[in-house]
Amino acid sequence: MLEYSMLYPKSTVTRRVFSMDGMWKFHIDRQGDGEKEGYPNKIPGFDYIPVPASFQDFYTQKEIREFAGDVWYEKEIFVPKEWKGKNLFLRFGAATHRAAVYVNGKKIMEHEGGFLPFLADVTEAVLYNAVNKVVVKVNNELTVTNIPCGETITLPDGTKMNKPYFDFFNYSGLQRSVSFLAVPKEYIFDFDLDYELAGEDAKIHYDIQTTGEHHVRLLLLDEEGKQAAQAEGKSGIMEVKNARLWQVRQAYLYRLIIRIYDGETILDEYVQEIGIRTIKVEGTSILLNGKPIYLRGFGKHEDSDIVGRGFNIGVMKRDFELMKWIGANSFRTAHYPYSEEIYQMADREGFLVIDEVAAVGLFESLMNFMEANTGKKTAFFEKETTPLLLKAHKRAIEELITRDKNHPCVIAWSLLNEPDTSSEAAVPYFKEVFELAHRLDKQKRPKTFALIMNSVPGVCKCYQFSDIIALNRYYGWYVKGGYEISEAEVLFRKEMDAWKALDLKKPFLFTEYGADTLGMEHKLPSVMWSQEYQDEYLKMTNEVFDSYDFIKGEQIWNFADFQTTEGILRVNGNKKGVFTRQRQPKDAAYLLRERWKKLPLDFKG
Ligand code: BDP
Repeated sequence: MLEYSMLYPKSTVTRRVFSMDGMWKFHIDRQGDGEKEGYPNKIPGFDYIPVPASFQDFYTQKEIREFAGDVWYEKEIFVPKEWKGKNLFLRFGAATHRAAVYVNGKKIMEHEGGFLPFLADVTEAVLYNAVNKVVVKVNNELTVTNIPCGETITLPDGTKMNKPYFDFFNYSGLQRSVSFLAVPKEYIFDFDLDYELAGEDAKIHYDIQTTGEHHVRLLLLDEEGKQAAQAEGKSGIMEVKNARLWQVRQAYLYRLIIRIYDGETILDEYVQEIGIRTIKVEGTSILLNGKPIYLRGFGKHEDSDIVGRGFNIGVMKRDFELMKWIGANSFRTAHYPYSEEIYQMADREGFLVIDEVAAVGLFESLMNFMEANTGKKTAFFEKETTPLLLKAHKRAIEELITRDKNHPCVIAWSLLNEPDTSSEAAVPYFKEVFELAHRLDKQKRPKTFALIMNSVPGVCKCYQFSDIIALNRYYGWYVKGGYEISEAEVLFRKEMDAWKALDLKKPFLFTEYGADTLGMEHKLPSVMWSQEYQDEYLKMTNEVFDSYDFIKGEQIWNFADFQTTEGILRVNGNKKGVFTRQRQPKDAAYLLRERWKKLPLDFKG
């Protein structure tokens, strides 16, 4: 169990939330000696930047955009005296990739992992009815002992530089909201829900964790605010008559109110919207509420102009509108857990989410997506440091599942993206990771990982761990692109025939396929990178998808163009977007829309 509560911050009759978003004082620690220089008490200078945001794209200097090391944030907060006697927490939606939190000069905690929330207990450190100083040191260096994996090199002139083993820009900083919470001494710490459907009715199996022994009561309200069910005690079953189910693109959300009582006094209250639904895999089918579903949608990124990977509420809204327009019903949170607000929106809009932990770059190469084809051996899981990586990875899985388990939109966990599965050493690693996720999830959702191009029958040692076989495939792009596309199709079918021959009795899903396309480029006849070629590529790929019954979904790479490290394969970023980075359609968007609007939800049953 985590040492702090992961519940999303909400004001209720007993809780108070104060947003710390806005302008923070900011300083880049070029010498890396901030502690020695007294930054925990006061950071130097008067530069201010917005939170939430990545710090990289505001500035005009390349050495800031590429900076690897420590950056410092500072903000003052007034703590009212009425909050005496409460637990006071600072909550960071994320700090990429590691952080140390100081209040009034005193170090409160450290956290590693750049895409999940953490809480600093500042109850003892604050001064009441006074201004308090919050200082946060954020470090963005990449290592092979933390996820996502990469390395930090030192250039001949002494400058440090991040070398990601993954294909997205190493945006960092305080990229999500920061809040200050006042929570009662005895409080609701966590809860787990699972659903069982019985005819018209539903049973909600629940477990509530609190920090004390007082009595717990639950109340379930429907969308009109009418009582739909109630229950007493920390664990049990709540019966919902004539339950309205959470369905794909037709969400129904109940409001669950959890309260701790001392007699008739409410000690703590937490409120969350929940959706009643079941999810499971049976044979080659993915079943939502017992009925087969076919996934259509995207691998995405949190990525936009100016704020980088910072949570951008406007971009989130636009993305959902585009996904509805194009007829998508799902997305994967490639390659890290997204901001919590995105899951809340998916809950409301009825989108299916494959929730991915930031285990990407577990393949020792700067361009693993290219080198996977060359047969190069990397033996990633045989490093001396592998146990440390495994520890960080498991911790991130625990944080992810604890944070996201009660979202109806989350239908599967993706535990790794494109790891090196070619050596036996990967097997015990996978075993631990998959067993942990299974144990932590009361709903026992399907678990998966995205297989890199060379993870094929005969080579991949780990696909058996997956409940859904998720393939990232680039036949017609990295393999035999352009005029060789007919050969790409042959090779693609050959691989799919090999999977078919294994008769795994599991659903397959394409978690990636796509072709880089410049938004302005037209060419008749087509060449690679033109809009015409992206369409040709999709026509070929779709035909292959439709030839195999066990393929139960397609999530194209990528929803939108996104920023990467600069290099000869990337033109100011990855251009596989169906939409541009500014969220306007490429030609392929119309082709996909045509297809997806027609595909029934239970396509291929
Ligand atoms: C896959 C990766 C993804 C890359 C993509 C690509 O999972 O992060 O962006 O290929 O090459 O290898 O576009």
